[in-house]
Order: sequence, then C-alpha cells, then structure tokens
Amino acid sequence: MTTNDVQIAIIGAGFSGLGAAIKLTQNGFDDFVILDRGTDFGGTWRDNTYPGAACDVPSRLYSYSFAQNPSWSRTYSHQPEIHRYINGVADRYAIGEKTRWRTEVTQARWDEATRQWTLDTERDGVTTQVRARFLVGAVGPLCEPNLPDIEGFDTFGGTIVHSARWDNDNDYTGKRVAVIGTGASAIQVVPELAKTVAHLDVYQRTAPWIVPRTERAYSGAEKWAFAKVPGFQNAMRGVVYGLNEATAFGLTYSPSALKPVELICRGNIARSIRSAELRTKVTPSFQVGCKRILRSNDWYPAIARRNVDLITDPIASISPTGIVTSDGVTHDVDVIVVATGFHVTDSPVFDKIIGVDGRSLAGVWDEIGMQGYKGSFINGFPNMMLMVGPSTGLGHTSMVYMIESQLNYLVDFVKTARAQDLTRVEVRLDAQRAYNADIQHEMRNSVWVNGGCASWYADKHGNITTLWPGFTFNFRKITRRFDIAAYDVLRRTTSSTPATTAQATETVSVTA
Ligand code: N01
Repeated sequence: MTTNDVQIAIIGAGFSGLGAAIKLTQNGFDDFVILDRGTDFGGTWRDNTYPGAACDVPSRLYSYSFAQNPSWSRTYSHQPEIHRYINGVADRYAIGEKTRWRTEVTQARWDEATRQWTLDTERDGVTTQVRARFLVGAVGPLCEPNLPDIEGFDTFGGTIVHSARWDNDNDYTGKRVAVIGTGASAIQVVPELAKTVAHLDVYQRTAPWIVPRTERAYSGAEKWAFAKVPGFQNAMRGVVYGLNEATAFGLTYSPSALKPVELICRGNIARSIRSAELRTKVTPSFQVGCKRILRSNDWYPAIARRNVDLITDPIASISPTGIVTSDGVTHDVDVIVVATGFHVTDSPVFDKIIGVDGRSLAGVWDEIGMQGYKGSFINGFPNMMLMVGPSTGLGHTSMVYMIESQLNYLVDFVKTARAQDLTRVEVRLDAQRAYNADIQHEMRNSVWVNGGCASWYADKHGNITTLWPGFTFNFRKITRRFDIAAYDVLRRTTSSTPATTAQATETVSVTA
C-alpha cells in the first residue's frame, strides 16, 4: 500500500474545504492535499441537483468575501450557478492540482506515537494511506442523506430517490409520484415536479413557516455597477448582512420580536390558498423560527394544484406498490422522493474519525453530546479542526460568513503551530466545557429551545448543538486569533522534556 505524507490533509472540497485550501495557500502553506469522493468542487452544491434546487440566502452574501461575484444572474442563486461559481473560484486559485478526486476517506486515526493522523483512502478499489500532521474535516453537516425509518421501505417495487442524490436521467413526466417531507428541499422540488407528473402526493409531518421569496433577475446596469463602481458590491453585501443579522436578535433573545415575520407568513398562506381546509393544514403550530424559516412563492400554489394532494395522515408503512397511511389507505405511486434531510448530529462520518485511546468521534459525542470548542476543535482529537462543527449552523444568514470566520482561526492556528513548532495541540476539556455551557446559556431564551417544535438542530441529549446563538459578528470576533491558552500543546524539542504552555497538563513525552 502506498503512503503519502503531508502537513495538512483536508477532507472535503465544498465551500469550507476549498476555502481552507485557498487561505492556506495565500498564507504560504503549500504542503496540503484535499481528498474528496466526488469529481469536482461544490460539496452539497454539487450533490443537490434536484429540480428547483436553489439557495435561500441572497446571492450577494452567498459567496466568499475575497471572491465576490458581480455577475450573479439573480438576487437568489440556483444550484447550477453556485456550483459553477465554486468551481470557477477553485480554478482561479489552482486548487484542483492539490485535490484527489473519487477518493473516499474510509477512516482517519490519530497516532499518538508519531503525533500524526493516518487516513485510509479508497479510490477505484485501491487503498492508499495519507499521513498528515494536521487534519481539517470539511465534510459539511449536510452530506449524508437521511433515509426515513419506515416499515417496508425496502419492499417498495418502484423507484426511491433522495433529494440529495437526484438522478437527472430519470424522467418522472406522467408518473405518479410521492414526496415525503416538507422541509427546505421539498418546498423547492415539489413545485417543479408538480408541473410534469400525472399526480403528486406530498406527505407532511410538520408544516413549515414560509415567507415569500423576493427573487428577481439582476439588470445589466446592476451587474455593471457591481463590477465597476468601487465599493458598491461591498456596500450591498453589507446591507444584506445587516438586514439578516437583525433576525438573529429575535431568534436568540426575543422570539416575540418575530411576530411580524409570522404575520408575513400567514399573509403568504392567505394570499396563495383559497381552501380553508388546506390553509389550516399548512399553518404551523410552533413559533416561527423554531425550524428554518423557508422562502417560496410557488410552494402554496403547487400544493393547491388539482394534481397534487397534501397528505397529513401519518405514514404507517410502505408497501410494494405505494405508501400506506395510518387510516389504512394505500396510496399507489411509481416513484417515492424522500426529501427527509440529512444525518447532521449522527453522521456516519463521525464513526470514521478515531481520536485518542481509539475513541471515535461518534462515541465521544454519544456520551457528552455534540460539543466542540469554537465549532472547530474537540477534546480527544488533537491536531484536528472541523469546519462547520458544533454550534456553527445558522437559521438567518450565510454559512459562508461562519466558514470564513473559521478560516481565520485555521490560518492563525497553523501559523502558531509553525512559529512555536507545536507537534500536538488539543483543546482542554475544561475550556470546551465552559465554552459549551456559555453557548447553552446564550440559547436559553431562544426560539429553538422554547418554540415548541422538534428539529434536527438538537442532538440526542436534547441540546441545540448545531446552531450558533446570536449575532455572527461575535463568532467572527472569537475566531480572529488562535487562543493557545485554551489548549494543551507539546512542542518539538531537542531534549525529551515536554515543553508545554503554562496551562498544559499533558504529561506525554515528546518524541517528535
Ligand atoms: O431536510 P429537513 P431538507 N416521515 O430536515 C420530514 C439546508 N437546505 O433536506 O419537520 C415523514 O429540513 C421532516 O418532517 P419534520 C437547510 O439548512 C438549504 O429539506 O421532521 N416525514 C421534514 O419535513 C435545511 O434546513 C437550502 O416533522 C419525515 C423533512 O422531512 C437543510 O438543508 C435548500 C420523516 C426534512 O426536512 C435540510 O433541508 C435545501 C419521516 N420518517 C436545503 N423524516 C437552501 O436554500 C423526515 N421527515 C440554502
């Protein structure tokens, strides 16, 4: 088996993995490799190709600040354009040369003796090992499709497709189709399917709150101004950022301040649906913001169509011919689309990351909940930084902003490690605990805790561990510098004496 050594291995070539590669390159760190199971950049924006896939964060903000795009065609971008944008940025910085495609990381293990990570990778059936001083986990929280645990799921005789694994060679025109789920993906795919299928059954477990989508094409003059007028693009990005940030106040500190949003959502229902019965069915029973607030102009008109039924009776099982609801009725279909989200807090990826004492990330998080330090480092997993880790997700603005904050932290971490010749860096358990206690304290009045819904924002311990509470500029502030005082570190020394920071309590000897 071949083994390659690098300073830094990055798993994942989405927004965060590509961003990490660019920032490392710009700061003089060239000895890295990106490993990705796909064939081009984009991560979730490469994988989600279902009809209607689009972003619900405005285009102006949904891009790297250091690679803004004056040419976005619309105020909200659609998947093909975002996918093209990400690959264009990768080309501009020549990151493709540093990336191994079709390369699946089957396991990443920390080796205490060599102070390195060993990654087993598989490509076309060939196994290779990569050894890296530092590991950047940039796999993204929305990468592993969640298939619903419904009795008889495997017995269905037709086609089952997950929204995140769309097969564009399949044409569903004239077919009978069922969609399970009414989340962000479902509300985008349903209006598209409804136009061409013979009949569509939409299975709703929980109705979402939906605001209108203020999407339009940019005019030529606007695109010219974004490209040519100094400061205009940045100013508009700032305006969008500021407006979105206002929502963070309501979500985290004062859910009653979101009442106007609820009124807009109710107006959206009233305007779009005539049937009183259907209006009742689509009106959520939890506080707005507890689950992601969705954006659509065509969801309500789609479910009001004659060829679409919104089914709210719970699903009892799946039969070879269709979906059986709790009232005993079998709804026969040719295709079942599962738009049932992702394994976020229980991703199978966590089983593949093995830290100190052979403990997997899944095992550690099973015990203590999905905790980390500044969304980036985890006690028990030295020299590893996660991108979009615990408590970094957002309900109100662009994840790219959080990713760029983490990139600042990553670069300062790597610079510090190089300047101080650090061989082992592990966040202290007390620092991690205090950080997570603060996060949960900050969450206490939030709509996610008190809004009366069940969501994937919570881990198995019932804590909201996927979301950042409050304003994103506070996260930017705490990730500006690598705060070494929160870490136990070991330095490369010529003697065998451990050289640690004042706070370090590790007693392992330095062998590097
Ligand atoms: O997944 P979801 P998604 N039986 O988890 C239902 C991002 N995103 O793929 O609400 C029946 O939101 C489930 O019901 P309930 C965004 O961050 C962004 O739509 O749990 N139903 C729900 O309705 C988003 O939050 C964009 O009761 C079942 C749906 O399936 C995240 O991706 C676009 C079920 C799952 O909704 C995930 O969105 C698209 C079962 N057994 C996605 N299991 C942008 O625009 C689940 N459901 C940026």
